Amino acid sequence: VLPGWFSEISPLWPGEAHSLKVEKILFQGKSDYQNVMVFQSSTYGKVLVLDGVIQLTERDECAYQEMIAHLPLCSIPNPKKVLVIGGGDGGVLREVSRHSSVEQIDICEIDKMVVEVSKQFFPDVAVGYEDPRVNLHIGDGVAFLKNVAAGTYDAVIVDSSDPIGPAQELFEKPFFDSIARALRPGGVVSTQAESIWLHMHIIEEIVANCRQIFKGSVNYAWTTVPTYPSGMIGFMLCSTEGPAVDFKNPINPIDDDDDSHTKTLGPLKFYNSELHKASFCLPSFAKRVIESK
Ligand code: AAT
Repeated sequence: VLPGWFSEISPLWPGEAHSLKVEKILFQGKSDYQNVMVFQSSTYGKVLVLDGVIQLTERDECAYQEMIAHLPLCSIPNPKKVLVIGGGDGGVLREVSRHSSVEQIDICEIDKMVVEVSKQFFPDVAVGYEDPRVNLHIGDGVAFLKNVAAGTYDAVIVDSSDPIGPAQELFEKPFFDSIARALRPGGVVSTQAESIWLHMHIIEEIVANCRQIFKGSVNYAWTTVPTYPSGMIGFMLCSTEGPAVDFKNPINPIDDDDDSHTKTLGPLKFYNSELHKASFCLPSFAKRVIESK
């Protein structure tokens, strides 16, 4: 490890570690669930780190938060009730709030320190909390979903950390079962689904579980995020039985410049309809595995 640099070391990506040059450490704390750190990097702005793993940087967070939110919400007409699991920084809330059809945005984040730290150090991300449609619940997403009435949500977005630590159960089959139950017929889910370069075994298992549970459609999409391991990350996009959802052909676009939230939030930096369609195209090695499940 180089002095003055942060290196992201984890058994989830053995033998490699992406590094960022540290200008200044701004916050270090230990919550009930994890170590929380914020530092000023020299080229990616401020960086949020949980248990040594980068959750976001100011420079590239748009590529993740915009895609995980708009891939599901632009694929269905008039989303009204949306649930976010994880995502305590508020970035996914910010993106969901761009959709004017949405009436209710519930979020269940396990760690209140993430929320507080984001409000203090990442105002352009935590701005998501300023929307009056947002209801924040602090607690475990697994427990929260058990108490949701069947058929409640049009969309569920699982913005979760990696499957070591508090997010482990968010990658397991019972959790996907409870999401399907919480969705209306033809409702959609988008989950953080790791990297095709590093985690094909995890993806294989998630896809197999989702094919059993979601009787509408099951797809893997991906985006580039330079500060996530291997420089990319994927999402599972699934729908429940009911009105058919064709994720690859978005029917509810928001990339018009006239959306009513552009004034407060600024324009989209990353997402557009062309990228939406392209994000479902897979390299052959991944396509073979994902389509055979
Ligand atoms: N929005 C960008 C980054 C994230 S945040 C993941 C969030 O999930 C964290 O705030 C974490 O505290 C929360 N979380 C973890 N487990 C649970 C749980 N069981 N219930 C609710 N919230 C939870 C994702 C970064 C991806 C990193 C890729 N390497």
